[in-house]
Order: sequence, then C-alpha cells, then structure tokens
Amino acid sequence: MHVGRTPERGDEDLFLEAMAVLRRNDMGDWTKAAPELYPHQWSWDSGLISVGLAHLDPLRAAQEIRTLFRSQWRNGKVPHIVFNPLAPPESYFPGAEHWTSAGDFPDAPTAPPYTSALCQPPVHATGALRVWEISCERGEERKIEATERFLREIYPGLLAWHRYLLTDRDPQGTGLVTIYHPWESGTDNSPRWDGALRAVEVGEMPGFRRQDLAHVDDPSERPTDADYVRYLWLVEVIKAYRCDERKLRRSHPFRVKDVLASAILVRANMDLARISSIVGAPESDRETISGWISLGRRGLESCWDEEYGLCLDRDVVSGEPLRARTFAGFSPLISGGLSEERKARLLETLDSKHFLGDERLARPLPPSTSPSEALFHPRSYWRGPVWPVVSWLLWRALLDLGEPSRARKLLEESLDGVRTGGFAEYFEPFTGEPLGSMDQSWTAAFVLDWLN
Ligand code: 2M8
Repeated sequence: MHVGRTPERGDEDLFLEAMAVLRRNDMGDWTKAAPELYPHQWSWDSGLISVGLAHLDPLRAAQEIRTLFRSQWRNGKVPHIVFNPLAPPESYFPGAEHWTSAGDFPDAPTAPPYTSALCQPPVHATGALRVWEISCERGEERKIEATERFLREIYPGLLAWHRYLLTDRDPQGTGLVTIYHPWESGTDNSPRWDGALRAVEVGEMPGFRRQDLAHVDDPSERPTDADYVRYLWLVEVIKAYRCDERKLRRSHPFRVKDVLASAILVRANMDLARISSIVGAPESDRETISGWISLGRRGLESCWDEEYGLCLDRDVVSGEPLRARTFAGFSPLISGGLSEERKARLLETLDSKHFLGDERLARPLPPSTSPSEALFHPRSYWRGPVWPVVSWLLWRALLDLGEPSRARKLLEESLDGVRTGGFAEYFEPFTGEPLGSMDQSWTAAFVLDWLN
C-alpha cells in the first residue's frame, strides 16, 4: 500500500476488475493494448503494463518485457508495435502487411512476429526495475531471484536501446530524442505536432482504409482523416528510405525533438543506473549512463519557455520551438534534478487556469492539452481528454520530487475516475465520460499499481 493511503470501500472490487481486464487481454506472454482497437503488442503500453502485472505475478510481468525485447532491432531500436501473427489482417491498420518489415528494413527481425519501423517512449527500464522492486516488496524468495535473473538478461538490451536513442536519434548530441512520426511520441494527434505536420508535403500514395473508427462510438474521439493521410505518408517515406537512419536524419520531412520522450529517457536512465548496480555491470557503463542523465537534463533545460512556464518540443527542420500548452511541457518533473525555482514554476503552471485550475474540469486531473489552447478538443484523443498514462507518469514524478500530498490527490482522483467511468483509454475532462477503447490494458495496470 502506498505510504499514507487508507484503503477505501470498493478498492477490492476495483482491484479484481482491473485484474480481470488484464487477464482478458493476456495473450500468454504479452498483453494486447486493448481488446479490439489494439490487438497487438505496443511498446510503451507493455513497458507500463508490466508494472501492474508485477502486483499479480512478477514472473509474468518480466515475461511481458522479455517478449517485446525479442523483437528488438539489430541497431537497438525497440519497435513500437510487435504484430500478432494470429490477428486477422483487417483487425488493425496499418498492420504487418502494410509495414512489410521482413527483409525490407535491414535492421529489423527477419522472422515473424513482424514489427512496425517506429519506436515509442522508452519506459522499459523503469518497468523492469519496478518489476524487480515489487517482487522484493512481495518477499517471495524464488521470484526475487527470478526477477533478478531477468534484470541480468534484459540489461544489455536496455543499454542498447538507450544507446540507439542517444546516437541515431540524437546525432546532434543534445540529449533530446528526435522522432520521425507522431506515433513515436505516443501522443499522436496532440497539437504539439500540428506546426511540424503542416509543413509536410504529401505526395502520391495508395489509398487506405482505416479500421480504428469501427471500435469507437464517435469518430471525433479519434484522429481525423487528414491526420491519417499525413501519418500514412510519413510511413511511405520511412519505407522508401528502408528506415536508413542516415537518410532519415538528413531528409525526413518530420523530425522533431520530443521533450516527453527525452524526459522519460532520463528517468529510464536513472532506473538503468540502478539496474546496472544490481546486475554488477562494469563501472564504465555506469559512467556512460550518468553522462546520459546529465546530458538529457541539460537538453530539457534548453527547451524551457518562460512565458508558458513549460518545456517545449522543437522542430528540427525549421529550428523553431513548437508552441503548444500540453502536459508534455511538464517533462522536467519526470526527468528530475530540478532547481527549487524551476520546480515551483512548473507546479504553478500545473495549478494555473491553463491546467488544474480550470474550473470546468470534472476532476483536478491534468488534461492532455490545455483547455486554453485554441486547438483543444475535449473528446479528441490527445487534444484534450484526461489519460490515465499521463496521470500515472505525473504521479510517479511527484512522488520522486517529494510532493506526496499532490501525488496522493492525483492518485485518488484517478481511481475515482475509473470507479465511475471504467477502464477507459481516456476521459472527457469536463464530464468524466469514458472515451476511446474500453478495457484498455494500461488503465487496468495503473489501477493495480495505485491500489497497492
Ligand atoms: C495509440 O496509438 C496507436 C498508434 O500507435 C493508434 O492510435 O492506432 C496511442 O495512444 C499510443 O500512445 C498507444 O501506445 C497506442 C496503444 O494503446 O494507441
């Protein structure tokens, strides 16, 4: 149980319901991100689902990450989707047959399961460490040993993954991760990317049929067709380059420094540093990782915007900051190592009318995009709704920054949102209405973590 949390009536039922959601989406050694809308293994979903699973069975949790890393590319990249070979082709678009990664991308795995050529925020070292920690808290000797073996086994893959992000995805050596597609950010249609996407010129490409709209009540909950045209065009370019990192870094039309992925990487490097001690890695690894942490924090500091009191993404193509008030601006809370002054300013922004201080909110939970943004939309995916993954990331960050009462509030409000609305993918910020997919795996995983 988290320090200071008194169990509430109904907690036990909620725990059992969360467990049932994860059991239903369990594919044996990996978990579908959602029952219908997302029938494959998604990278950052699985990295965080492992934390929830650890409360049920640390060995199954370790397996979640192990399965994902079996599809790690030769250059260290952990793919954003590992496609389930048994899922019918029409169950998700774009699926394996659209990416056709077999043989087309020299660094990709050559045998099924096939993967997309993109990646997602690197939460995996954080997930792996939590799996081991939770196993230690549970105190079952055999499982503690097994999760320690898991850390030993996964450590080289984690190190290679972080190295890929800090070399191929940061050839400039800024500590900031470059992404090549909004899908890589995990916050697909966020206004964070509007400016950079507008500049992408779409060329000739085959027609396509979306599958996602069949699984939501209302199309306004998903990205628009215009968004999808750009998403698919960027996939065409990446395929044409055969995912050659040198070509991508020189001429891909969408190249942005993503502050959220960069902060998550700093956090993951802090956790990787702990893992490296646990597994007795060479001192030189620890020095490398510690250098990555300082570099990442400096990079984030360079993205600070005094007017917004937030950190802003940067368009590598135009060299300009991408001005949008979204939760990603709070990234320095996640990467830590902040001055008291910076922390105070970020918390002030969080409390301001742009975020938690907006009186229209159903609950004081951070909306993905500020309601004061011109492009805010309360139902549209990453353009406004409240996401449990956002609340979980901020909750953990606040705990680590020594803000237990703020963290606790976020936790209780989030649990309350799920108690009323169910295990939704996201929630309308002014009404709390559940939106997107129901029975979303990571929502259930966060509930298990919050209740323990
Ligand atoms: C959403 O993204 C996928 C594409 O990757 C989609 O809309 O089809 C995002 O919310 C992403 O962050 C998440 O990992 C994925 C699965 O939950 O769904």
